[in-house]
Amino acid sequence: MYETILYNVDQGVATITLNRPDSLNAFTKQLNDDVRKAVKQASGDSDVRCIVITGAGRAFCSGQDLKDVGESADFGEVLRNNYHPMVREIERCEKPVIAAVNGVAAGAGFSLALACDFRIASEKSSFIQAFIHIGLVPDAANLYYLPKLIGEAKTMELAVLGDKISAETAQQYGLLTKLVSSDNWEDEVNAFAGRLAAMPTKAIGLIKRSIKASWNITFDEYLEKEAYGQRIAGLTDDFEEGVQAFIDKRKPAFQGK
Ligand code: T3D
Repeated sequence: MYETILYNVDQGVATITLNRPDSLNAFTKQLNDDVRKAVKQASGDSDVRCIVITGAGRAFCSGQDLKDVGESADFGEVLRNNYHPMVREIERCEKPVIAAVNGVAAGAGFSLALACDFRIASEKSSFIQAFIHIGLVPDAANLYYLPKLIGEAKTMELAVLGDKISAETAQQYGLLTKLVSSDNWEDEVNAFAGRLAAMPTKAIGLIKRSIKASWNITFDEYLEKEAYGQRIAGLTDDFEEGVQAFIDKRKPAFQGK
């Protein structure tokens, strides 16, 4: 079904593996489309309660495939047709999305990691705003997310200087949810994804919506959104289960409903 990714669902976790390792998982239109479709598929699958995006081989993603760039391509159109639908799908996804950044994340590969809700990295990971080295500007919503995560000054520094930063530096900047040892990579990623997949999925989706909305709306609009979100959360089976488990002094068994 997919040409450039691997797609697997196991125990509530959908794993999307970018699978063009010879180019360090560089983006072609096909890869953009496959990621978008896979996130959409996972979003619509009630068995899926968490999504992991990672890369095959030694890299996470090296950004646009520079060997597949049309000579007279209009990059604005490339973004609108290939990259924007992909990051929009992640932005709108109501389930938690983890970037398991197994190696270098360069250019739009960095952007892909930023579009996710959580980032896990190891000492093998690194991040580079490669765009400036080829005379381009960060794209695929890169500069929408990055200043919110690490502030304007550090964003300017990374985007303009284009220096590669280590996972440790990324951790110091506040980019990472978790910095783990590559020796325990799969266990750590699986444990974190499994933890999210066992949580009240609808509440996570509502938290995601509230955080994202908070950047663009007034305080009073936010309060209204909060009341709406809490109403929805309060009607879920997971809320009922959470309260009952508290009263019973046991661990809740959330179903994501
Ligand atoms: O449509 C549009 O064009 C607009 C949208 C733009 C979005 C963007 O993402 S622009 C930014 C594009 N990406 C880059 O500029 C990054 C280019 N790659 C690198 O800077 C380096 O490869 C890395 C820092 C990512 C990793 O360096 P290193 O030393 O670990 O690996 P390497 O030796 O450079 O690469 C290994 C192989 O992957 C190599 O192929 P080979 O020689 O073994 O056959 C290399 O050519 C290939 N590769 C790496 N990145 C790309 C790539 N092939 C095609 N496209 C790439 N982006």
